[in-house]
Amino acid sequence: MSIQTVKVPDIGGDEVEVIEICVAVGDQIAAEDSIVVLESDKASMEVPAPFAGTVKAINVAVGDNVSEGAALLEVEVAGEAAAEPEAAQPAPAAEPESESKLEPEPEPAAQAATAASAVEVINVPDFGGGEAEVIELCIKAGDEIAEGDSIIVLETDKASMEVPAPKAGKVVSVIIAEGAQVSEGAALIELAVAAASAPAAAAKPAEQAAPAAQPAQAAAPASSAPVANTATAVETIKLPDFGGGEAEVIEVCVAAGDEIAEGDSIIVLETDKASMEVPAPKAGKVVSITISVGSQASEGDAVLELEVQGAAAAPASAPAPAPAAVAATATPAPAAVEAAPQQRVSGRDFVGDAMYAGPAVRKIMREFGVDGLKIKGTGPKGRILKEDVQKFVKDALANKPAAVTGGSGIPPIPAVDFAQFGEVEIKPLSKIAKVTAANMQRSWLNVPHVTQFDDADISDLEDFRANLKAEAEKRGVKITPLPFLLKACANALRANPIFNSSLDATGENLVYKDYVHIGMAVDTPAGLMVPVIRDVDKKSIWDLAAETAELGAKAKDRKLKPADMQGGCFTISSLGNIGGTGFTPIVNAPEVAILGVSKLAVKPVWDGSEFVPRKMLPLALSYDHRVVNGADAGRFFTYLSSLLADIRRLAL
Ligand code: CAO
Repeated sequence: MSIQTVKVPDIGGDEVEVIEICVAVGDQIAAEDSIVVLESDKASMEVPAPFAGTVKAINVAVGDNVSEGAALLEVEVAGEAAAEPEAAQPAPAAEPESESKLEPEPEPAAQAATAASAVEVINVPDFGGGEAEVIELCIKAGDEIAEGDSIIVLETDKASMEVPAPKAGKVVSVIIAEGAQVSEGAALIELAVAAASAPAAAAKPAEQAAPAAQPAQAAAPASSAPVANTATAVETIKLPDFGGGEAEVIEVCVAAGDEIAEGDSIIVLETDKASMEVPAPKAGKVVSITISVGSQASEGDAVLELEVQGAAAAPASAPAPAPAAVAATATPAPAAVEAAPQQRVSGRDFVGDAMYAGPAVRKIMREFGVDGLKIKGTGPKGRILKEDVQKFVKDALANKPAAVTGGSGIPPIPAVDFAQFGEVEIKPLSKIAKVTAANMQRSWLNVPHVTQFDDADISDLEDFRANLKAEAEKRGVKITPLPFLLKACANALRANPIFNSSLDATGENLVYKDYVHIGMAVDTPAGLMVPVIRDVDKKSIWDLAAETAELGAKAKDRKLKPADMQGGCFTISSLGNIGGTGFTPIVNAPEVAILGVSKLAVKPVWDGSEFVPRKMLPLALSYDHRVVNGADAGRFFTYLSSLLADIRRLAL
């Protein structure tokens, strides 16, 4: 056993930030396990462990800036492994000739491979002639790849295509570099393949292509079936053979009514390996679209109905689907690009925009629900790289608090660490408190509130109430001002029906209620509850006194059922037994008004000739100004006060 230091390999010169540490002290790691993730302006890269062992110490922290040679980890390794560690090379920076502090990488792997495997050079297959740019390397030295795994992405003016591995093996070295212009036969990678498969692996690139030979992304023109052949004819445009299987419709490029030219893209299909635009087989006017985004489509599926000129309809009605079409494992086919001149895969420019990204990157964008048009590509010709998407998502998350607002566009209240100012205790809110909070906020944000105030002279009511005390005791009820307030409110609601209404959900109709159910706010240890007393207008003061006491007790004992708290038309919130001279209650929407009752006070009132002491009850009426106008509220309030001032009027 010995302790080995794992250092930052050659990362191309500049300093990079440690953005993630993938191991912990004590971890058993295998060779090639990611140990840290480094990030520069341009790329992020995982640094693999050059050997297996036990992590004894971590020498860097997230956020550190490091450069080549900086110590990352101390790893306890077995004697032999320690003597000849393999190279650790960050993924995107993988270069065979690297002079990393962690030893050159390809040789040991290559030598190891020769014992039971052969090293083959994988070349660019025939992709239809000409040159293509290597826009993405999908593998790095040391990767174990399976047959069919994408190794590079090539791009021409017309298409981009992923080149799959013709066989499984371990990547010994990557010969090609991103940005290189290549043509058929150019060496891409050295691949150590199992000895048994060596003969097959030695095939020339063109021959290699044949067995895998699944043309990548050719989209043949959609076929069409004429329905009629008059001056104009409506034809059903169907999906051509694109290599068998199904592909997802990721974009419909036309709309009913569009005039399209032959060759215009009508839909974009996508498989795991490629996306392809399907061009119109002829010009015409789109009558209707029969396919939708997100659907799985296969050869022969109807795409759209196209109105075409009769003369043109006949010869163009049976376009042969291109022989070279798309198939699952996708090696670019010889005829692929030529057969599909409209095919634009990664480099497709949406109508009126310029998003430029490879299929793999666009897949990531879709997975994250990211709009590629908002991402600034840092690749060649502004192409969007994986790193650009990652950075975009990271920035979006980092900016969330500033960018995201509440449902009403209201910025959220920032989080505060209260403990920094002194001792705190955190207690979770009760369910009732949470529901109340949500209801209050909903009402506060939805309802334009106005609150009017008045003092009701309840001197006579209080005298009357005092006279009822003996009888109340006999009846076993306590009579407070509340039953009188309920009764008076019920009367005022009947006299002012707009207060007994609610806006419907559309906000376009008022619902007038022919019943008077009034809620009363009850303060309980678990939170605020509002039981509803039904048909208040039909009940006597005695009944109401008994029911308020009963519902108040039920609320405090948490025995109210949901039905006991539903159906209110109006609410009374009484703080009279607690104190205060006034408050502005929040309307219990969808009710349109609420009465706040404060503690009565004896006040001097001018009776026309002198000041007399009167028992004045402070009232506050909040209302929804979408429904109730100030004049309505003035009438309601004056009427209510007059009832409370002379309760004989309640009998009228
Ligand atoms: N002014 C002066 N005294 C008043 C009064 C007023 N406006 N209202 C009630 N009182 C008196 C009562 O007369 C009673 O005194 P007596 O025993 O001497 O007659 C005493 O205060 C206690 O009354 P109460 O509270 O037992 O009965 P109530 O009918 O007035 O109220 C209830 C019942 C359930 C509404 C009440 O107990 C309660 O929970 N109030 C709080 C409501 C609340 O939290 N509102 C705020 C909602 S918004 O956050």
